[in-house]
Amino acid sequence: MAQFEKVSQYSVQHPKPTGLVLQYGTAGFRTHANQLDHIMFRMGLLAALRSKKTKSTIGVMVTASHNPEEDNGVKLIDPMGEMVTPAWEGHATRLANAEQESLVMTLKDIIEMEAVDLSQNASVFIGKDTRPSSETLSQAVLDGVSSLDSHAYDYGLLTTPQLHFMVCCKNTQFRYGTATVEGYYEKLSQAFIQLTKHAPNRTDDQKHLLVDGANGIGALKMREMEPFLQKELKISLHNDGSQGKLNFLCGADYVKVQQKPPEGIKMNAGERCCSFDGDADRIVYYFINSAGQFHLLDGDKIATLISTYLKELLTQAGLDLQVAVVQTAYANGSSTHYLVETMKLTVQCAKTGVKHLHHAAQEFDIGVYFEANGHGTILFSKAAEGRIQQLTVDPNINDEKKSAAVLLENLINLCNQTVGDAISDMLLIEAVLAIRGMTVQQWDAIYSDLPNRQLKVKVADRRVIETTDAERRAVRPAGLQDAIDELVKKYQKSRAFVRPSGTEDVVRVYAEADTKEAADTLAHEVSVAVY
Ligand code: NG1
Ligand code: ZN
Repeated sequence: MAQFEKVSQYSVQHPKPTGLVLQYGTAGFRTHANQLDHIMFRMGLLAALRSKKTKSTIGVMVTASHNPEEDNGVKLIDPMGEMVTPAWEGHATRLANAEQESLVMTLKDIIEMEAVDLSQNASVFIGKDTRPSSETLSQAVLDGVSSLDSHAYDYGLLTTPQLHFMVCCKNTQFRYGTATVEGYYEKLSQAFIQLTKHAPNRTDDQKHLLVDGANGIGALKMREMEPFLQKELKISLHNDGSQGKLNFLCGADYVKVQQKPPEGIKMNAGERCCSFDGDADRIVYYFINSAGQFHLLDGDKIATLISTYLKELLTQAGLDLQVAVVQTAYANGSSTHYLVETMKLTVQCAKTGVKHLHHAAQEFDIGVYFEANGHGTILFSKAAEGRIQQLTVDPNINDEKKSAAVLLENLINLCNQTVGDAISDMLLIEAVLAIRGMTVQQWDAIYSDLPNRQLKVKVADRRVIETTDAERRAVRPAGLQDAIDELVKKYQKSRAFVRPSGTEDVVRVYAEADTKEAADTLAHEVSVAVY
């Protein structure tokens, strides 16, 4: 078949190093950039097949998010802008690991297994981050798509969530928005400007926000977007990529893990600051107080701010829609306690990895999901969107209800419902703070985080640890959970768990307790129990 001849010919230019085995993990393939050329070519092939199978446009994003600049990676995006379905993650791993001589055979196997009609047209959208290696690697994806005579559209530099947005727009015949970067900026900024009309008389100080762009794509895209915001947000952009290295001593992951401000940003006491990660799908906020102490507002604080505001608006609008918050085991115990006990919201715990949270959030009228590291968004069911929309045009309701419904409608438009999005989340947070007239300090004071500690433990085989209950309890090896339970009992307000990482060859340990010393000691003791 001519199609496969082309695959064979092109694949010679993207040879697989013999014996190299890589897994499509929680965040796709991710490793040192010099091991990825063949993977990119093959993901181009797979995206073309997935497109033929779904009769929709599929996305391929070249990025390694918060990893060092020397790494790279690739993620596939399904038709509605969501992460690719698990069965195809399995195909991705198989195709990636087929030795050069069995590539076409493996490809044929997948085609047969999935009953792909090769005569079907295919369309693939490609995006990349600012890593030096992304240029040639995205070219390899294009080669993969072309070698199956499929159509590829290369958007060039994009944030990960922008590509998810484009794919969703395209496959919903633009009902979700226009599949261009301008379409993205226009949709979000219009919603933001509408929302800020409910917060008149904001001072320049209140409109001012310091943004750490992690020296990556988020900085670039923020620059492009700023004019669309019509001065309703005044951004001081730092780590914009003009000098520093991507993710080096800056970015959301650095700030969250180190629990300190990034380099390259000068903060005055009380100033609102935020950091994006390397592909702008995560965000965390922070400030320093007048005593110079650092305060972090992570994904849990973001989920709290947004879910409580949504609940308030629903009450005002008289809509009985259920708001639920989806967290992971890493959510600070104080946040869960506040959401359940004070706000009386439904809280669910999902396994680590955004696809699990996304999936869980889809079960509710309104599902707010955030990982503690700042990756998350809000999902509105079609029915919920419909009821809100109906209310905005209902002639028989009072002004208060109508105003709440209009606010809700604008919030829906401001959300990137396909995936966590630093830019969209930032605008959401800024809008909510503005409308509520809240300072970052007041937001931080909603609840106080329990001191916590995360550690990594290197073991011979991390897969010997098996967990249950959304990773909060270990079922294997025998005795480990009992040991953890005994250690936890020694401290107040304490909790601890272990789980094998899905992205690194380590076991992660998490502990929290009433004091920093107790959290540190507990984490250390649990690490010892893991050996
Ligand atoms: P692992 O390595 O499985 O813990 C990490 C993050 C996840 C998620 C993925 C994908 C923590 C504790 N874990 O997963 O939340 O973001 O990377 O990037 O932050
Ligand atoms: Zn990311």
